[in-house]
Amino acid sequence: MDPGLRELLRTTALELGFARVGVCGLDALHDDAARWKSWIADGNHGAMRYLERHGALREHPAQWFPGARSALVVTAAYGPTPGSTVAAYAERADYHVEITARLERVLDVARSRGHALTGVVAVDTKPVLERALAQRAGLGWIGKNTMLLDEEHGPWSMLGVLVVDAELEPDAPAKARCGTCTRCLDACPTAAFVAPYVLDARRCLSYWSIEHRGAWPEPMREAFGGRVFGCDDCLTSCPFGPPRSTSGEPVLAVAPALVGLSPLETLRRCDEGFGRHFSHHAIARAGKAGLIRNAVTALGNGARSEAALVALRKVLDHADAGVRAHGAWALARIGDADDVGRLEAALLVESDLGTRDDLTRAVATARARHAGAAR
Ligand code: B12
Ligand code: SF4
Ligand code: SF4
Repeated sequence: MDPGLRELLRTTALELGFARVGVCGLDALHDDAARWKSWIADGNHGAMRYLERHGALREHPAQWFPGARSALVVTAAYGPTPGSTVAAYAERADYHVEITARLERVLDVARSRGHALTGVVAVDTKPVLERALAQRAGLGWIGKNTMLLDEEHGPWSMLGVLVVDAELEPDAPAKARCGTCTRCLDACPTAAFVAPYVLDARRCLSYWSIEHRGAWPEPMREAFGGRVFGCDDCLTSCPFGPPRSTSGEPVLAVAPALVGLSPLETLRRCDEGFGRHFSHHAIARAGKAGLIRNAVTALGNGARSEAALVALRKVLDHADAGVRAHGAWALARIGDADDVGRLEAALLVESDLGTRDDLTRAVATARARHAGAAR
């Protein structure tokens, strides 16, 4: 054990803007791995096949590299912004980049003070059960919405893990405080929680709008409302957090250009240059076609306007089948009488089988909507 090193890592991480810092050992995560296994076995991960792999590493974080002994786990606090259409975590500097850079800096500082330390950083993209390690490191508890939360920040924090080859004194795990509360479960617009602590990603708007490529089931499109990326309803409903203010320089600075991003503006920026506008933010995870599909869906859930109709007509021959499918769905919902003909013409030339089904339903919807007007 090296109390000097532990304190150095902790204070450096706090100085770099992390809200909470905890330490845990790397004993096997048997219970969490068992939950992960049954979650996967039940198919809750949808098409996120990468989550099926590396079960041994998830269960045994000590196998990360020879000599791995402890983990420094951090939270970067953030909060919602009013009138948002983009999930709050993605309206900011990219958390992968910001958290990774700071954890690497922590490692550098320790080395520069004479500690021969080896470390590996994991932020989101590695096979690590981050919430389980954060809970073990005393940063908070896992809530019924599956989020790691604490009394001060609620579920409004992003996580990062630095696995090191030094034996460090662990923190005590935090006490769970959800009690009888079920607000997050009740607030979910798509009833995605099959039970407390169990999320079926196949019913989650975050999953469809961020991770999924292609078209969605129709009930998910309707439930998406005016959102553009992700969903925060199981966070905003939580009585804990958000923090009133985060002291010091926040790790995840707000990107003003993404606050209140409208669906039409999203489409305009995708046209102008997806990479230029979005590549430095987590919103890029949806990909260009995914973001266009999301924006088009929001237009279909919104008020009819000339600009919206022009945009929707334009995507009927988009290169991506998912965009065409959502575009047709949206146009059938808010389009004019003469859009019936446009949808029929699109159906005639559609070659993708799934999208043909979408177009067939869209033509039927549009005809039914305008049947009265035609008589
Ligand atoms: C895949 C993934 C998703 C998927 C699936 C989410 C899920 N709940 O599994 C989708 C796309 C839906 C998603 C959505 C979101 N995600 Co996400 N996601 C991940 C990722 C990459 C892997 C998660 C995973 O392994 N899931 C499999 C399940 C089995 O594991 P788990 O979620 O950790 O669940 C644990 C608990 O539920 C627990 N558990 C189960 N039953 C019980 C019972 C009891 C009593 C207890 C105590 C615990 C418990 O066991 C599991 C194993 O420990 C992590 C990063 C990482 N590597 O961990 C980020 C991560 C979980 N996501 C994050 C965020 C911010 C989000 C969103 C808020 C984004 C948004 N606004 O749109 C939403 C929130 C939705 C939600 N309520 O989870 C953050 C969460 C931070 C936090 N404070 O918890 C993470 C940690 C990324 C990061 N580095 O910060 N995400
Ligand atoms: S992110 Fe939204 S859709 Fe997904 S579980 Fe939470 S409230 Fe439900
Ligand atoms: S809303 Fe209630 S049940 Fe859900 S995480 Fe917050 S405290 Fe727990």
